[in-house]
Amino acid sequence: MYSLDDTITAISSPIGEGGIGIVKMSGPEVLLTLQKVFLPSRARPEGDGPWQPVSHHLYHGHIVDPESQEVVDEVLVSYMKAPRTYTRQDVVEINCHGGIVPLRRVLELTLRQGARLASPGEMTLRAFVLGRLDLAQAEAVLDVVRAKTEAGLRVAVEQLGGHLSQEIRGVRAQLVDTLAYLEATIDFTEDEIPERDITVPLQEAAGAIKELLQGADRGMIYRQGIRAAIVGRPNVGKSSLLNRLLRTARAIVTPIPGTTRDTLEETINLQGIPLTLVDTAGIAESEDLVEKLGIERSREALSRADLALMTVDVSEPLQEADSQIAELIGGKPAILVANKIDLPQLASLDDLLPGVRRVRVSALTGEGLEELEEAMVEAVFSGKVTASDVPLVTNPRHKQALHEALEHAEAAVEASTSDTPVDLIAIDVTAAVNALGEITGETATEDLLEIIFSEFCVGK
Ligand SMILES: Nc1nc2c(ncn2[C@@H]2O[C@H](COP(=O)(O)OP(=O)(O)OP(=O)(O)O)[C@@H](O)[C@H]2O)c(=O)[nH]1
Ligand SMILES: [Mg+2]
Repeated sequence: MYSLDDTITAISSPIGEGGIGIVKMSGPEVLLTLQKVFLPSRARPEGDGPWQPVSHHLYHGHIVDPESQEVVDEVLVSYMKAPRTYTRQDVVEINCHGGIVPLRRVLELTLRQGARLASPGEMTLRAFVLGRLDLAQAEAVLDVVRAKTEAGLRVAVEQLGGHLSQEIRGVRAQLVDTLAYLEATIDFTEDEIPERDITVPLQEAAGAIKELLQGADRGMIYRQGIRAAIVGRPNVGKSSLLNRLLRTARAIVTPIPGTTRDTLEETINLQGIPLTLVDTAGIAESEDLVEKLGIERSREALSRADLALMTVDVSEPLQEADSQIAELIGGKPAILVANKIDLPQLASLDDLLPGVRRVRVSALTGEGLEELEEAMVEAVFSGKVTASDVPLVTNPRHKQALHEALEHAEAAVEASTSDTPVDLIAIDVTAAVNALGEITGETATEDLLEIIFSEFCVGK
């Protein structure tokens, strides 16, 4: 599916205007390609043979179309000889001016010299196949690029450094060791193999997997963030609340019920968690077609959200609509936001959403907003968090594989304490070993690799 022996090229910087933009190439012919299109400012005086750069040095010069001799851009280039490179192959980077036109022209020139356009993630794929990164680390590259908060970045950088992989390899090695013993007892007679306890090492492995899984949900929150839908009947102050939490006047606020007609979302950084807030149209009976459609979207937003911020106006008695919205929320994690506490209070909230945490706020004055933010963090993590306990597992794929590994490891522990035939225990241990190998890539199938790397951007 993927070849490694041709030379690939791509624009590695984001598309758009910038100070610089980078065309990156990897493969056996990068130097040859560069020599054809690059005119160094300081050519060797003798001038015999092609220009030879020193590896890992930066050179100033111009990219020149070899056919028309036209100067395309003034650039800085570097040639990095394998293996100390991102892909473990020879790599060339051309730092152009960061406009889309020069970048495209330089890319085209490299293509015309025989390089192939890299597919998304292909540079990182090569780094993986050639052993510079394992699969979990390669995935971390993507997480670093996409990190939405500093906490998310910290977790991703840990993983890129191989922290998770190390843990996984440790557990896997222990299981492989037990497996080797089990297979030996199948192949040889008892007096050829010294007897050995397998329950304890299997238990230890299962325990270590469990530990990794424990922080997984929290880890995924740092990576993916959560969605909170602000719901409530018209005019209770949902948009005002959104604006307060965003600290900008993002949504239109008016005293007229039915102001917000469509859902609107923005992401904030809530103590390291990327929190997407969704403002919705007030839910009420309506004859207006646009309003009706908006309300339909509100329901959808609610069902897609991880957390509901049910907003009520405490300056008015509760209405039928408030109870109906509470019903819509059902068992979803929620916070009851009692808004407009700066006004005389007429609502009794006792029967609304029993058991759900309530926070009294004024979106107008800002009172209670800090408490609301605290409440959101606690609701997300179902408890307090400290900055130090950074989880290792942040990726749903890894979580899934760990679950599978745990299931089989536990089954093996169970079997090892009964008189289950050894070859049946070996089947479970093998399955656990393979599941762990999927995380680091030892046992990943080509399909899985394709899915993972297709998520990358081109040039990474
Ligand atoms: N006194 C007071 N007024 C508020 C407060 N929050 C919102 N309001 C006012 O209530 C009115 C409605 O606010 P919005 O934020 O537009 O309410 P909404 O829930 O988004 O309304 P719809 O979009 O129509 O569903 C506006 O006049 C706000 O200024 C508050 O805490 N105190
Ligand atoms: Mg609104």
